[in-house]
Amino acid sequence: MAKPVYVLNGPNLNLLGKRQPEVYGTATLADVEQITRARAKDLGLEIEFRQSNHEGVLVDWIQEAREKASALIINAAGYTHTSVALLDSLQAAELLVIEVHLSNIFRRDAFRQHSYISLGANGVICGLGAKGYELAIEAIADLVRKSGT
Ligand code: CA2
Repeated sequence: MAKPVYVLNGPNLNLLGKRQPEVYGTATLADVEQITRARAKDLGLEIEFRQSNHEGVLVDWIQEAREKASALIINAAGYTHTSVALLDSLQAAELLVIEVHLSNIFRRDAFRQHSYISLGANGVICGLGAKGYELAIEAIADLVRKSGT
């Protein structure tokens, strides 16, 4: 059986749709999962969708993805702007990685405009809400097809 695409979500994304809808929209994380899963199914891909508030858990999942995933989508949330550990684990994973953000981080606070993890990502999508996750799945389907793996 083909390996799934891991879709990892960082801290506070469990609050999506429940707080600050003016910043992050009204879709819940369950809605984002459903949208991503449906697009993946259309494209013949399986997904493994997870969220954690803990940096070390995200590191463990990225290490797991090295063995078990075909590619990785990550919204590292606040850890995007702080975590060398997540960057190190992404670089060690040697996987196709797409970084996603719901909001346009370049229209926000200066500290959000730098991502540590982008150095470990093949592509970055931001500012398009849940649509960004669908686009990431489409990009992965395309790149995996082109690489013939
Ligand atoms: O835009 C994104 O997807 C972010 O990764 C979201 C992070 C933020 O720290 C990044 O700069 C950009 C925050 C996720 C927290 O999500 C919440 C959702 C609802 C209410 C409160 C927080």
